Parts: sequence; C-alpha cells; structure tokens
Amino acid sequence: MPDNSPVVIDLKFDRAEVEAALAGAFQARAVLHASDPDADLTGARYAVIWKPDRNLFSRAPNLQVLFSGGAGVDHILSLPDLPDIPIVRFVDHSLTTRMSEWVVLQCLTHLRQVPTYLKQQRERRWLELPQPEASEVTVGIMGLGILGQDSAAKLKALGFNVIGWSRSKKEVEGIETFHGAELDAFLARTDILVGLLPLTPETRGIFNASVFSKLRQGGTLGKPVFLNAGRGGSQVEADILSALESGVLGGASLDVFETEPLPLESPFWSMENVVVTPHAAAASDVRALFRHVEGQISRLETGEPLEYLVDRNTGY
Ligand code: NDP
Ligand code: OXD
Repeated sequence: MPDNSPVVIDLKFDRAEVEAALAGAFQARAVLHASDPDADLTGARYAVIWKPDRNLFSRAPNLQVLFSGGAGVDHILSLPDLPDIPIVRFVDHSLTTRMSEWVVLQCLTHLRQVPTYLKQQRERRWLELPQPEASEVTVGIMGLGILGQDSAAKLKALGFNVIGWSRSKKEVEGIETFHGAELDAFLARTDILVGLLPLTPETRGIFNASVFSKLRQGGTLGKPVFLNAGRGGSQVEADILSALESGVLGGASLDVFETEPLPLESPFWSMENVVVTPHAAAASDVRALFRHVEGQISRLETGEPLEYLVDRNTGY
C-alpha cells in the first residue's frame, strides 16, 4: 500500500545539485538529510546513499530498502552493520549514455593517436600519422552488463570489432562473447581492453601483469591499450605502470584508481600515453536518480517487485 514514510538522503554529491533535484522530487513524503545531526531518522523506510555515514544504520534502524546513488554498490557492501535488506542499484539511460560516450571517446583517442597529436601540437610539429581504421581494431570489454553492452553497441556502430567477456554466458547481437575460463582466448584477440566490471572479491586486482601479457601484441595499434572505468580496486597500478614502461601496453585511459583522488605523486598524471579522468566517466544525474528511486518505491508500494536488485552472493 502506498504510504508517505520518509526517505533519508545521504549522498556525498554536490549539495546544491542535490537540493535542486529535491525541489521536484518525493512530493508526498518527508525528506531527511543524514548530514543534519539533529534529524530523527527512526521513521525512515528508504535511504538513497552514496558513501554514507558510518552511523547511518544505527540512526535509521527501520530502513527497508537501500538505493545506491550509483551503479556500483561496493561502497555499500563493504559497510559495517549493513542491514539485511534489499539494495537497489542505479540504472538509467543518462548514466549508461555517459559511460558509452567515455568509452567511445577513449577508444577513438587511442585509435586516432590523440596523445601523440597533442604532444606534436605542444612541440609545434606538423606531422601526419598513419590512420588505422576502427574495423582493424578489436575492442574487448570485460563486463558485459548494462554499461558494457551499451558501449559495445556504440563501438560497433563506429565500425570497431567488439568482443566481450562476462561471468555467465551471454548472447549479444553482433558481438562475440566469452565467459569465465575463456578469458585467455578473449584476451588474445583484444587490442583495446575495456574494464567495466563491478568491484567484487573475484574482480579485485583482475587487471594485472598476467592479463596485460596475454593481450594481442602487434595488432593495428602496435601495442594494446587498457581502459578502465569500472573500479580502481580491480586494477594493479604497479602492473599498469610496468606494462606501459616495458611496452607491453602502448597506452591507457583510466577513470578509476586504487586511491581516489589520484595522489599527486602518481606517475600517471604526467605520462603522455595515459589519459586520466577523475572518476567522471559517468556521473549520476541526481534528478534521474530521484526519479528512479520514486519509480522503485512506487513499484514496491503497489506490490510489484523491485528492479535492479543487488545479489549479495556475487557482490553486484
Ligand atoms: P552490471 O551489473 O550490469 O554488469 C556487470 C558485468 O560484469 C556483468 O556482465 C557481469 O557478468 C560482469 N562480471 C561481474 N563479475 C564478474 C566476474 N567475476 N567475472 C566476469 N564477469 C563479471 O553493471 P554495470 O554495467 O551497470 O556497471 C559496471 C560497473 O561500472 C559498476 O559496478 C561500477 O563499478 C562501474 N561504474 C563506474 C562509473 C564511473 O563513472 N567510472 C559509473 C557507473 C558505473 P554477468 O553478465 O555474467 O553477470
Ligand atoms: C557509479 C559510479 O558506480 O559513479 O555509478 O562510479
């Protein structure tokens, strides 16, 4: 039955953006801010959270559903005292589109040698470089979920050859898929490796020297390239660095890091063949997030099942 129990907001996002989005959201229910130390959260049934305060669950002991402010839920699953209630992740066209834009942008950046042209520009050098075609390059996407599949379709539309790897077997139109133990066969075909995996115990540190050494060498780009917009905990940065220095990798685009913000002393900041973006590949649009939460609450309160539920066994 619909009711108007309060919703708690604990989003470590831009405060003004959250306030602006709240102006048109949750009309019929009270909105409580966890950042207000005097707010009484005991009556709240729902919480929308991104990196929430450690004491949220003791202050709000009657929560029935947690809504992640992002697609990833590793920030929730690692919380102490996490109640055994459903967790819904954020899925929305805006987020998916933003991620695909980032992936396409980075693939084109490396295909069309943008880092080298930027260097030449700084040096005032007029030198045309070879122009390999997208169809000569295979992009291998690790993580064929919502974001991986949309990125794959958009890369396909640009002419890239696209393959993908996931935990379970998948049929995706126009894309050759691999799963589980087929990883080495997938890597051997890959010129640009794209990480779009959630961070789980199984994926922690998965992008390591062993994986980089199995990528295809001598393809159209010469050396393989690594892109990661999943989670920094899935990459071993010392291995990325050695692979770049030894020529096992020819370049990288990294949106996520083992430590965020990326420490000032990180060598990635100044490497000419590395693109660094500050965990900004696909920001959550807060208005879209609140619309999604309202939609899911309405489903729950009218007896329909929640969508995009997190499976605590797999960790995503
Ligand atoms: P989904 O849950 O839709 O997809 C996850 C994919 O990863 C699935 O294909 C899944 O396989 C695969 N996978 C998970 N574990 C393994 C494993 N052990 N071995 C092989 N494949 C595995 O997630 P999304 O596509 O929505 O998002 C992916 C991640 O992107 C998020 O978890 C988040 O960490 C990150 N993200 C980053 C953002 C940024 O701005 N940098 C923004 C948004 C998200 P299967 O299909 O078999 O289940
Ligand atoms: C997300 C993120 O998981 O922004 O949505 O990283």
